[in-house]
Amino acid sequence: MDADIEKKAAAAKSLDWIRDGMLVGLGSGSTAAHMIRELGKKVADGGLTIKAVPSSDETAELAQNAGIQLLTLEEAGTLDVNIDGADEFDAKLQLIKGGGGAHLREKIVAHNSKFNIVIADSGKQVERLGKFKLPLETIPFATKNIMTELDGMGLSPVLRKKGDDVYRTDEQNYIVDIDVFEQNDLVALNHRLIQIPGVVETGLFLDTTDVIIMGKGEDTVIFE
Ligand code: ABF
Repeated sequence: MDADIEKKAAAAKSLDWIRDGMLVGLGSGSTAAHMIRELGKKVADGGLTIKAVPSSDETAELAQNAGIQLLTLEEAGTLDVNIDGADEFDAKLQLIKGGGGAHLREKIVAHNSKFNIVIADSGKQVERLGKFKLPLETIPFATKNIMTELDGMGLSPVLRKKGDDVYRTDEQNYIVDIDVFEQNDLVALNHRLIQIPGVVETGLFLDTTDVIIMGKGEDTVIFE
């Protein structure tokens, strides 16, 4: 089954959780983009009044084009619900995110949301996280030394590129992708990674998710 059909199905289902007057976190990536376009239609039809906080510059532009009223996180404070995609998820609702390079703001939005919904196609479901390389957002000043340290930990760091240039996040930081497939204790690993000065955030979302809506063909399966 086409992954995009599953992404659309999951995105459409997630709108069942949105109520009038809610403050909504908007994730990034192609699955979240489907959700944002559908949400925009509901707003345009006049049936729904919401305000939203985007998790990336790209999402902000998409949401504006969809006619969704945006707030800064500061203006919003706490959000009622956040809907975002993922690169991998497991049976414990743990995620790897950041393939799109937006996991720092995504994690901030998730942390400031009362309820977190993840939408994904069935190809994102894994028994063990880590086939997808784990993204770390790093401060440019420290990145070379961070990579040496990560190499010493056996994590095979790779600096993310965009064409010939180094990839830059919305915060103008770098992304280093690492191999965590052999790691048995992701909580401990996450703790260790975040302790390295210059590592701003990891793409491990271990205890933020309330519900995962997975597209399965044109239908959805819910994990909670
Ligand atoms: C964001 O977009 C991520 O954190 C993840 O990296 C990516 C998923 O992209 P897609 O929905 O395009 O598969 O949600």
